[in-house]
Amino acid sequence: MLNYLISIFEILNNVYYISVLKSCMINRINHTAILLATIVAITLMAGCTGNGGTGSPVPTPASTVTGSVVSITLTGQNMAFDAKTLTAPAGSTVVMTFANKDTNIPHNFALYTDTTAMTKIFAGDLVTGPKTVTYTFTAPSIPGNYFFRCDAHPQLMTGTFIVT
Ligand SMILES: [Cu+2]
Repeated sequence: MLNYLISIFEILNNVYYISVLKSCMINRINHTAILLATIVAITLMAGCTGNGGTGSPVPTPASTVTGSVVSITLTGQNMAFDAKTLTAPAGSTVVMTFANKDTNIPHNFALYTDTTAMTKIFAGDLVTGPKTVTYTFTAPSIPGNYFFRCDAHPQLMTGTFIVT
């Protein structure tokens, strides 16, 4: 009878012990899991921050168009330009082939902000025909309508330079 009680006591004791052990292990697993998750999260965050610092694209200013080269041909003949409008992207490099076909008459291409011709953006050297030259200049960075003319014949030879 005593043995029986002792054995029951032992069984109960074991059950209690196991349950305590189990809860202890579960707590330990939970703690370990939380710790691991935290370490992983911190590592990922550190990794993201590292990538963000070195690998993020640098924003480029919209006003600067680099590498864009535009070829334009303009002819002066019989005291007139062969084009009333010319077009170039904002900030592009304009390579203009300018042909003066009027013998012994000087012409050029000159670009201004507006028809008052008060503010000069670019002026090519005057060339006496017949002669063809190349003017290279940078188109305005702000889209809009600008004014061009021949400085030798500002009333006869004019046009609109459109920046897109
Ligand atoms: Cu002219």
